[in-house]
Amino acid sequence: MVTASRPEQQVKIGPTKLLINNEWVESVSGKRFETINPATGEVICDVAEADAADVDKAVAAARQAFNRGEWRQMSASRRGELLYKLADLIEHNLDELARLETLDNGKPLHDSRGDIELVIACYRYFAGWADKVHGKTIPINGPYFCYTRHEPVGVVGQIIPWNFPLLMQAWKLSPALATGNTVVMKTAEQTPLSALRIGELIIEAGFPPGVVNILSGYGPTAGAAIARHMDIDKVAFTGSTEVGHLIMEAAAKSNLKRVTLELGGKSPNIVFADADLDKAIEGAHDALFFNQGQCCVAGSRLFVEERCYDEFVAKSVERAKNRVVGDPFDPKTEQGPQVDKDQFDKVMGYIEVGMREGAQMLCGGNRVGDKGFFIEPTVFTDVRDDMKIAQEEIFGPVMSIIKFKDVDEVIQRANSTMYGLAAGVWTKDITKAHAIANNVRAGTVWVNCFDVFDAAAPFGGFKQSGIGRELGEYGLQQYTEVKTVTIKL
Ligand code: TXE
Repeated sequence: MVTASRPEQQVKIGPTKLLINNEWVESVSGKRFETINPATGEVICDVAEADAADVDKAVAAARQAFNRGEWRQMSASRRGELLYKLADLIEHNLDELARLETLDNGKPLHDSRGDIELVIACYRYFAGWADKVHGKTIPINGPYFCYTRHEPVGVVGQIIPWNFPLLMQAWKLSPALATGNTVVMKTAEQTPLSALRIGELIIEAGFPPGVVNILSGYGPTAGAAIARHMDIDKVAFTGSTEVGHLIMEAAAKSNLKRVTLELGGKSPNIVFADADLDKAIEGAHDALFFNQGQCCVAGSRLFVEERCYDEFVAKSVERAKNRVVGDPFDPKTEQGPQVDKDQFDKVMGYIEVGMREGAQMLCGGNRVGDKGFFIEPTVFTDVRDDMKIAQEEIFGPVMSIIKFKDVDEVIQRANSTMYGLAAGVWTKDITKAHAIANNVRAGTVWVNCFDVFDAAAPFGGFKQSGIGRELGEYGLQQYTEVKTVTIKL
């Protein structure tokens, strides 16, 4: 199916059924649900809706693929080749995938392309690891030969969000497959389409049946069925901290499946007066507004040193006012719509709360246009640490600027949330940079930059921002069990 009348918006919609055992099937219930174009509010198409019965089918296929057959016997280097092949196919279809992502998610087309560059790099990075995962020989006491094997965890359930659909799929699938696991993935109900198209490419690349199963569906039904399933060995989740608690509880109450979580954040981004101010202003703008503000790492508590506060605020407001909001297929667009009505309402609600709590709104605050879910880039100043907009994840284009005086004070304030995902610091003083990097409790610290991601660099949260790491060698470890073998000599 090709949608839309304008040529630049012509988008090929891929499969809309569930992928189980390398076959496209309707759901057991026969139910389907609609996915919406957030730029217009119109229905794009409907897709099969998975529920617990479909999760059971997908798990059975994944278990069978894990226990016997081609995948089980496949050499590690061959697994790597399949991942390389998948990366090549994605590269070959980059344009089409970017359009599909933009249609379903609303992010500007050039941002979709940027995401897919990272997707390709991620599959290639883990493809390279496939035959380089190995154990140790250990000199234990006595006449024994002792060694370890790094074995796949087994059947892995993966639940992903809607803010980076293709990239979150890649972060989850690639380390799991490189290490020989099989996967049941549930995508986010807002953005099912691009992941299904990748499903087609997975079949084309030659992955055996049952190795990757992709289900579209809702959280409390299909997602919860994964979290509590007795035959899933591990669940990897990215989403809200609230649901992270539910996933862990379900894992604990069912079969103690391994749990890795990548959850929300309220990342401090700290600007010292000695920084290159223009770079810091642009960096802080991107750190917050990128992806419509829908980033778990968003620099949403922008701490600015008193000595440069007024200039920083004035220029940041100017920059926000100039941000181009509109049709995500237009190459000039910097900001598209929020992903759906719920997220739009949530963000508008926080803007109201910010005003009620006495923060000063210097620009934005309104809906843009009368269709779709567009919000004006909004800047609040005079934000206090105890305000809701400084404590809770807004996940939208709302910047909160907070004044600070010195290093010790800002470290203490930066750490005063339940989150610990990321942090940024802008300064020319290496001592201050290290003070922040060493003392802010966060999984990632960026110095004079922000949002720098690489498949080789681990990512994850301290505190209630998550458990475990994705990407890099650390991410790989989350997908293997260590087995100790001891042989009497
Ligand atoms: O998240 P949910 P929502 C944050 C962000 C956002 C808020 C709510 O603040 O505004 O969460 O967004 C599945 N059992 N993040 O409602 O519900 C769901 O179907 C199992 C941060 O979209 O956590 C989807 O696939 N699964 C974040 C995924 O969880 C369940 C990205 C995420 O949805 C479930 C997204 C359940 N009971 C939102 N309920 C990040 N860390 O980047 C839902 N899901």
